[in-house]
Amino acid sequence: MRLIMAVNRPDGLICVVTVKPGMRKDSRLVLALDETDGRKALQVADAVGDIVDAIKINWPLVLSEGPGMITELSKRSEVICDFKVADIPNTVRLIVENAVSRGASAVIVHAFTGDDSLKAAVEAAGGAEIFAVTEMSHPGARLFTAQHAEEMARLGKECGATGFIAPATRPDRIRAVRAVVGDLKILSPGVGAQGGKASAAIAAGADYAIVGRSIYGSDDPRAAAKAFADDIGTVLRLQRRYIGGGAPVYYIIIK
Ligand code: 3DU
Repeated sequence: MRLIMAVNRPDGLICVVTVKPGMRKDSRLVLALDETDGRKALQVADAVGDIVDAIKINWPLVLSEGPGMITELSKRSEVICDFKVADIPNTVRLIVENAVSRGASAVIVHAFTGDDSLKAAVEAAGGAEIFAVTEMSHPGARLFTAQHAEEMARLGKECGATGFIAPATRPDRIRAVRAVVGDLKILSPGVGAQGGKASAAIAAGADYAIVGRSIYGSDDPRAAAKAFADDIGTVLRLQRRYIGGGAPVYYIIIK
């Protein structure tokens, strides 16, 4: 199913945009659920499921509780498997197919592996999405990924990745990746515990801010998620005003 959006602009022009179905783009907040106790992880997922646009699951939870967690969480939210896959094409294919068959709607892979591994990931994902890492958010990233972020973004785009990971700890680098990937998705980790600010990441061009410990490690994960969503909301409201919101929007569903 495709969604076509027609925007009737105040100047009389009608723009028609086709929208590929994908992750919800509502709060623009993604929960990084690295809680290793499965019971607590599901409690947090239930508490914030209606606030976040997706839940990102990584090795800590999968290794503690098993890959069934992907399926369990997919009943509550879109699930992004942050496996940072970095391997030969055949192994990449096996991992991506497995994650998607368990309910993942996106899988994160490293881009430094090259075009054949990236293409294998995209092909194995089928209808799911592949997000490629450009520059990582931690200080050590300056040694390697930071020096090749734009190249990796370009390669990921050429190979069919639909999203990119860029650091909320360095918003200027999000801008640099945005300049390469056009309107493809950018997801930015490094908010909260690592020092980045969600609204700054979104203002720099990220579509989603990824937050882990500052939500699942909080005494009140729902209140914490709400606070991050509100922070992002301040930027979204400004952007909508700047774009000239208020024009009527019509949706036509084509089957
Ligand atoms: O620092 P937090 O607790 O908010 O968690 C961030 C999550 O995002 C965590 O799962 C980490 O593995 C992932 N991530 C980064 O932090 C930085 C990257 O460059 C890529 C992924």
